[in-house]
Amino acid sequence: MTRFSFDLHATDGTARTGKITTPRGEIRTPAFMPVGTAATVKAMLPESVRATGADILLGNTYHLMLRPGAERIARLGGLHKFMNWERPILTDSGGFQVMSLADLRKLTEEGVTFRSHVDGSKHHLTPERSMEIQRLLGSDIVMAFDECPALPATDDEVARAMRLSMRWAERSREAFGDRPGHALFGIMQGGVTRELRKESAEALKAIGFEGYAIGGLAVGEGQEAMFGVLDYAPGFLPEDKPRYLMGVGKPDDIVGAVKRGVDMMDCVLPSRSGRTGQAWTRRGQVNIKNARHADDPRPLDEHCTCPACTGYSRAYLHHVFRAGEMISGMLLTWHNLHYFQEIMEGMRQAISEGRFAAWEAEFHAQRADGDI
Ligand code: PRF
Ligand code: ZN
Repeated sequence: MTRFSFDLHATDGTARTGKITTPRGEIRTPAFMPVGTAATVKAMLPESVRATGADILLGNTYHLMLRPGAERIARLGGLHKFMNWERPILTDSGGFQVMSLADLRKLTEEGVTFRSHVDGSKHHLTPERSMEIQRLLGSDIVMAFDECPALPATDDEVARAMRLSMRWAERSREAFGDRPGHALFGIMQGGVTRELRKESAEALKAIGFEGYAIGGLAVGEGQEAMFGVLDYAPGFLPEDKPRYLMGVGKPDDIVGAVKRGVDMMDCVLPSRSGRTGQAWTRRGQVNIKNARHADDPRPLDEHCTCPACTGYSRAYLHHVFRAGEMISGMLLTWHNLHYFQEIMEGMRQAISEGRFAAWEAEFHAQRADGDI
């Protein structure tokens, strides 16, 4: 049986390219993971998500435990079968979503109690229950249970949350057990404080994980502060294990993260903004609801090979958005996911050929400020 493994193929400065191998398929890194929170990447069929170039999707413990329930998904054959995606799935552990979405949260050493944002029902999540839910789902890459404080927070608060997360990481490792072919990733916390990031990395390395996430960023600190942390944090982690930056980001965040040694990322941005009429292109953002697109026969991006750009004009995309037609979200989501995956492929090629700096300069040179 195929084991979970990571092979680094090339580095260029601190940027890396390689491959994660799992029994459900390979993940080319740096990898962008589309978000399939509720067992669907919204507005996309799984085969369409694959056609954009995705090797792996992200799913959410929090949403799936509330609806339709982890035990139900397990009875129905697991998340892959349930949503018709047979390739790898990474699941987030739930704590971060509880803090941002649930009502009446109560945090203790044991875990977190909260009320569902769906129906108000009461639930409890602990490291042990999170590991059980992610096992029931059949997740290939399981995330440790952590607490991510919103920034700005005091150093004491960031340190408390980080140390609690490290005790939970140890409990997650213990509860995960021995599951060949499946991986458990630890999550570094520590805000924007170098000493806390270092302490967190040392704690995680002592426990030992198949991969290491950098959590607690993109939570309101701004790009400069985030890059400041990414200038040192990846270097605290083992070189021979994948590094995953959680919940990032915009195209320029992704490029800056890969430059600093990140291997994996996820973000709702391409899918969510596709449904609100926002397209991301090599030249910048396009707001398709803007009236100036109403008579424009050009595609979103004349160089793009996605179905939205090869088959439709800006005028059509503007019309279907204004008319509230479902194809609007479908086409813009497809385009955005295609563009994000094209960025990843461009970076993988550039890193393997030792020309990442030139690729990055070209990436920035093509972009205009504001809407295009
Ligand atoms: N922890 C977990 N999930 C996350 C984060 C985190 O810190 C973030 C922070 N950007 C996004 N998703 N478990
Ligand atoms: Zn396109």
